[in-house]
Order: sequence, then structure tokens, then C-alpha cells
Amino acid sequence: MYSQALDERGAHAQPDEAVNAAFEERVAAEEKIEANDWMPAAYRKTLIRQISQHAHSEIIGMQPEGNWITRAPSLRRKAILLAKVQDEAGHGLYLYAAAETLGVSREELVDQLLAGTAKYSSIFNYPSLTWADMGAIGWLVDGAAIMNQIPLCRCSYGPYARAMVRICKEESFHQRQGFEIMVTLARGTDAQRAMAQDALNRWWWPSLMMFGPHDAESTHSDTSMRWKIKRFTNDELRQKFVDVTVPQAAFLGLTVPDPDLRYDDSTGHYLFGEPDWDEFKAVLRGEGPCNAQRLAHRRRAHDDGAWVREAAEAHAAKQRKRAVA
Ligand code: BYC
Repeated sequence: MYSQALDERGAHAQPDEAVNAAFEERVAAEEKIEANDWMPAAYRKTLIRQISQHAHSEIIGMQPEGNWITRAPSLRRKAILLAKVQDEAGHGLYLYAAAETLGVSREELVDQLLAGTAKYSSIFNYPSLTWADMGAIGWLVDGAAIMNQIPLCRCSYGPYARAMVRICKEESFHQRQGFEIMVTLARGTDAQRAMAQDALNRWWWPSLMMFGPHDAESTHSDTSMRWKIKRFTNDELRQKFVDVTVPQAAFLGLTVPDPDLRYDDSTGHYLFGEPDWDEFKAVLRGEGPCNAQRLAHRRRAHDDGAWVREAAEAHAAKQRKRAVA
């Protein structure tokens, strides 16, 4: 009943009201929407937007950590970091594949990233300056990612929800490896503790910004919540992250760089200060410390990989010819 032929851009023909109402009912009843089911054009569009931004984030997100693979302090640390960065590449690929089920091609999405017209997470436009940043990124950035992504395993769109299950398992390992680096540094020499504190100072606020603008400023939250793409608002997830992470900082003996941070007995939550939203907006406009560098690096890597794509195409053409013969 819900299956309809896609037009050439992957958008369905205009529905009548009954079909639209039936879609909303299915979502409200927690049924999964699958690739061939009818869906409103705006639902498709918001999913392509969110999933592709998420995929781009995973791919660009390889860079701050990739920066430290050759400088990891031991073979063990190098092997773990290498595996983590490879995981991020895998996440990007699952997510591009999930987006493709909505009728958009991976090439089109990658072109948007390379052209600088697609967004990716603001967090990856900050530099990774010391080894402690590998700890802080795993602990805070992957920690924030898990907080945001576990609810996406229950997203109404089946292919995205299923991709998120494996991604979250891997992110959970990433968070632990980051925290373990922080524990090691926090128990180390004075210089190592100072390095851990410095990394926390630099990554704390950008991590809070990962959750997006305040709910009142969030353009997509209301609709995405109704469609059960998002299960929690940006502010709800940010609060959960602060509540979980502040005691972890205390365990490490580190200080969260927020003079307004305090525990509120009456609510059982931490009260915290405002991130610098002007900085957030500047990063989104492409004016963060590493925006230009990240895109230039990705374009270079894409160009360097041209021979792999050409070889894969030549191989596929050969296979096709053989299958016909
Ligand atoms: N950075 O209406 P809103 C990872 C944009 S990767 C940049 O609240 P929405 C990892 C937003 O896109 C982590 N842009 O939007 C990888 C929108 O702009 P457009 C990435 C942001 O979609 C490697 C506008 O601001 N995670 O874990 O309802 C190593 C208004 O916002 C940001 C995901 O992508 C931001 N921080 O909510 C380690 C998770 N925040 O599109 C780790 C999936 C907002 O109208 N995505 N914007 O031009 C989501 O859950 C949601 O898209 C967001 C934003 C919560 C991010």
C-alpha cells in the first residue's frame, strides 16, 4: 500500500491526504519506514540532510586523529588509534549507503562535501595539538557522539537505525579508549596531567556545541522529533552529556573549564554556562580554526584516490563483460 515508484530524483509523487495521514500513523505507532515505503518528500529530504552530514562528519572526523597515528607514543597506542580511525571510515561508508537508499548517490553527496556546500560536525574544525587530544577526543567527542547516536538506533527510518547499531558499538569502544588515555595521563607526571587538563580545556566547549543550537534556535528539531528521527532535543542531549561527563572529569582529577558549573540538588542535574554561540556560528560559516585545512586535505585525498576509483570501474566493466559472454 505504501510502496510507490520513485521518480528519477528519488522523490515520490504528491500523496493524497489519506496516504500522508497513514504515514504519520505508522511513525506514531513506532513502525519502521523502509526504503521502498511511501514517505513525504520533506521526511526524505531531512533524512538525506542528516545522514549525509553525519557521513561527512565521520570522514572529516578521521583527520584530527589521523594526525597522531605516526606520533602515537607506543606500538599498542598506534595500533588502537589506527583501528579507531579505520572504524570512522567504515561508519562514513555505512552512512553513505544508508543515504543512498533514499535515492541520492554517494558521488553526489561527496561532491557536495568537496564543493564546501555540505555541513559536517563543527567539532572537527579544531586542531589536535598534543597526544592528550587523542584522549580528549575519544572521551568527549565520541562520548558526545554516543549520547546523540544511541537514540538514533531507534530512528523511524529502518536503514539509518540499523546502521547506527554497529556504529554505536564501535563508538562505545572509542569512548573507552579515549578515557583510558586520559586515566593514564591523569595518573602520570605533572607534565602529563597538565597536558590532559589542557586538552579538556580546549575540547570541552566545542564538545557541547556538537549537540547543535539551543532548542529554541533549532530549525529541524520539532519536525524531526515528530517523525521520530530525533528522540531527544539538542538541549536534552547536551544536559545528559554534562551529567554523565562531569563526574568522569572529577574521577580523573581534572577541572571542567566552566566557572558556572554546579550541581543542582533540586533537579539532580548540573547547571552549566553558555557555549560561545558566535564561535559556533563562525565555525559553521567555514571560519573555524581548521575548516579550510580539513577541506583541502579531503580534496587532496579524493584526487589521490582517483586511480582506485578508475581501477574499480575498469574491474566492474570487465566483470560485466564476462557475465554477458
Ligand atoms: N555542527 O535544526 P538543528 C562522530 C546545523 S561524527 C555542524 O538543530 P538538526 C565522530 C544543522 O545541520 C558526529 N552543523 O539541526 C566521527 C542545521 O543546518 P542545516 C556527527 C550543525 O539536524 C569521527 C542547523 O545547524 N554526528 O561521531 O535537527 C571521530 C540547525 O540545527 C551542528 C551526527 O551527525 C554541529 N554541531 O540537529 C569521532 C549525528 N549542529 O542542515 C566521532 C546525526 C547543528 O539546516 N545528526 N548544525 O543547514 C544529528 O543528530 C543532528 O543533525 C544534529 C543537529 C543534532 C547534529
